[in-house]
Amino acid sequence: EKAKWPKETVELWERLSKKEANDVETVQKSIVHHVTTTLARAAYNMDNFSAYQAVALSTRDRLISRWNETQGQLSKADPKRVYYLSLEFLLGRSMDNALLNMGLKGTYGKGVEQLGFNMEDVIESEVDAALGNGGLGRLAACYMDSLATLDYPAWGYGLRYNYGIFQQRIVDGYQTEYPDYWLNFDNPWELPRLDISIQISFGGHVQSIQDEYGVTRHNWIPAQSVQAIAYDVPIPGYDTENCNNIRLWRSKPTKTFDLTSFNEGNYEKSVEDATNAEKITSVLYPNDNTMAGKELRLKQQYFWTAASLHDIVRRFKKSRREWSDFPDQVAIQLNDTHPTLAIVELQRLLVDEEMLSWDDAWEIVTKTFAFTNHTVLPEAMEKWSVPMFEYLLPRHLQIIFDINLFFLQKVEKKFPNDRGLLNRMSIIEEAQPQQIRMAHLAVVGSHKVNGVAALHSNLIKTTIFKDFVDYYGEDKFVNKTNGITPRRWLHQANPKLSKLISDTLGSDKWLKDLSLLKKLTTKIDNAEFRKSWMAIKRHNKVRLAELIKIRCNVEVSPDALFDVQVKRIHEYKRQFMNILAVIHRYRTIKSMTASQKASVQPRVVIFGGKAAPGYYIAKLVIKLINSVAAVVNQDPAVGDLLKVVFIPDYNVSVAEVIVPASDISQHISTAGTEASGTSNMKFVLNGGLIIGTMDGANIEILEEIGEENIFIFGCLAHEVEDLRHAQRYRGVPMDPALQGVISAIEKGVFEDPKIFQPLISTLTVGKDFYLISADFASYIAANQAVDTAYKNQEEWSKKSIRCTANMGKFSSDRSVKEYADDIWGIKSYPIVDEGHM
Ligand code: F55
Repeated sequence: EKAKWPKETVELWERLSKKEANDVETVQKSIVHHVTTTLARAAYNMDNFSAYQAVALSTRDRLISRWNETQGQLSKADPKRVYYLSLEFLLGRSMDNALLNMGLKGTYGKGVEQLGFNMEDVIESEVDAALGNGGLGRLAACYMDSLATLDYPAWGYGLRYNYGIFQQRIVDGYQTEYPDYWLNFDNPWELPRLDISIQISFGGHVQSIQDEYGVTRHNWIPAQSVQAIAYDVPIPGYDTENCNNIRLWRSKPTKTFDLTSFNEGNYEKSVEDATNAEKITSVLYPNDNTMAGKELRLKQQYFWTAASLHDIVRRFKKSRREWSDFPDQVAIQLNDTHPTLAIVELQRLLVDEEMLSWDDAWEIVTKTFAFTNHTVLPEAMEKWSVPMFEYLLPRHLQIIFDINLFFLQKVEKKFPNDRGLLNRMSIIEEAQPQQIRMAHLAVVGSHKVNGVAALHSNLIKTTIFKDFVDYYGEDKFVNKTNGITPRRWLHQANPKLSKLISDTLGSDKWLKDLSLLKKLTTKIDNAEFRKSWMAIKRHNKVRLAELIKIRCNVEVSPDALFDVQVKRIHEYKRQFMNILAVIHRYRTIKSMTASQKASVQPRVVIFGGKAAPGYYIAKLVIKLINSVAAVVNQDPAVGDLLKVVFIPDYNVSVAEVIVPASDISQHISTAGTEASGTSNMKFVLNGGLIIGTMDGANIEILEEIGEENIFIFGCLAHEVEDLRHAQRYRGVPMDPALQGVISAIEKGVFEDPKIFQPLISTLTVGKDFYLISADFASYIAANQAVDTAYKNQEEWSKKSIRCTANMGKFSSDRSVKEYADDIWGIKSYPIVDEGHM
């Protein structure tokens, strides 16, 4: 160790590990060094991609220094940490973000341009890290940015999938899926920790024996095991030296296990087992808000939670504290029910391996965990069949049954003689076969449960967790309204607007305290400021128009109103209602005289989003959008008054182009179905107005920006139940305008109507579950109000500025601070800059 070294050696190390300087020449030297050594290339055969690789490697060097320094200082100080367990981290690109957060974008930009490359092209050579489906995965990424920026000691834990969310291509109007093998070229944003390997076991049986005190001990004898290998992804904070970590696990076959089969002379089986081991972290499941129930998914969940907990416990044990101190050192946040097995695994480690009593162990467990719910949709609730679970995790099943038994005994004590209540609250659903309700397990094993927007947090208290509120009391159930990081979603995605804001406010402090945007209000009556504001929007629209030309081969005018709906395709999000309203608009224009047409507000309707590969109705919506686009876009009677595009393969980096370019965006879920939504926040932050229902965070956005700056329509969450009932039992007729639209589709205005019959059937009177007909008239009216408002560009620009100015609440910094104070009990720990690498 260092202490044993002679003075000269220590001094030599100190001198040689001085931090790199931040000047252009130093940066260029490092880039060229990586070109000529790491990449083994010469300057003359460089393309944008190899330039990207070299800049990435140079950026990575600086990230690693900060990572080392942060982790070293935190190891010594050993403050309480939060561990964010998420099966998804939808990070997108890393290079631009890392350079901006480290304050090095300007220097690297200059350096790269002088070396003969265009920085934007170099940045665009990076492939997205797309290890997530949508909002839930992107939320985890935003929270990691905020945790680092606020200097919180935090680690993310996830899986290192070989294949991220599939790539979407549109063939004949239909979605087709292609594998996203994102690791084709070396990934410079991860540090393989091949030395950190944890053995994870599956299957087998449980041996129960009496120990010398007569206590029954349970011993799990697994049938097979795999290795978990750690890959670390550094997450730099903005304007701080702190750099946090996301540890992603990769599955590998264990050597000993291979050998068993191999020595038994069964070569084929040993190779097959090895392949099965690697399969665990092969692919991200592409479902959002639906549950597939596949065995491999359960294996992923256990593999990941067991490896993460083992790592967390190992780190805790280094400090040689009492077990009862564990919750004072460790907070674990469960991002949805996907990591709920961590509760069971910790209980198993404490009882079976550390020999704690059940009650002592359970107290530690429940003080450690907290659970975030992201949905109330019944089809999204995770359930695992008991027989499948028992086959994979026999000891864990026993523990779940014990947790359930002790829990129901306490419920029975508090509310005696209520079989219905016990049935409803049980972790085990009495079906054929029995099912494990993961949401119930997560509630029982956590000290706090939160929803992700005010409405949603109230809804879960009165619906899915009502009985649990009655039992535990109100305090266990809290709200943590989602947020987004202004670093990626304004500073990085909209650099011109970011600069205008910093110039106007006299500093860039707003990027760490988003409430400072409020001061923009004083500029609303300044015509010149409004002009600059709108010029930036127009610039961003030109950029998006170029992307649309390239990806969709459609020319759109940046002077038209850009109307955007980009998000996962799902019935509850009602993209179907949007395209039906577009058809209505098309038919209206077609029926107009030339002079009537002259007063129509031209509109470009932009769609984007992926459908789960097995979600037939969602995929038909994509087909309908493309069929409508094909007809509308080539109709000379319409011209530039209406264009429709479906941008293929929507992902984080495409969102970074779309979000700053939107005039109006659509957040139109049936009230009570969208837990929060987060793109609504991204659009409004970038001065885009929104049209939406009284759902999720739309309601809180309205409260912040004022009802005159948002277009609200549709029924309210508390009306939904009655509306559905009325539809079903009183046969409320379909909205007449909607009826006209449906007739047009059925007449074959947009391709063979047979194709769309299953889609149209979802609107059959009495079956319109998402209330498209009930909301249709008010939706059309709201869209007309948008057209009218947009015609007055001066007033629109004022609304736009007011939107941005009032978005302070929706910074993920605010969300993360609330979690830290109210749930995790952690404090920020800024590291000291000691000037070395
Ligand atoms: C992914 C896998 C499963 Cl098994 C279930 C759900 C998902 C998923 O992607 N959910 C998701 O994205 N939920 C969204 O979370 C956002 C962040 O809280 C919310 O804003 C959004 O309303 C919600 O739908």
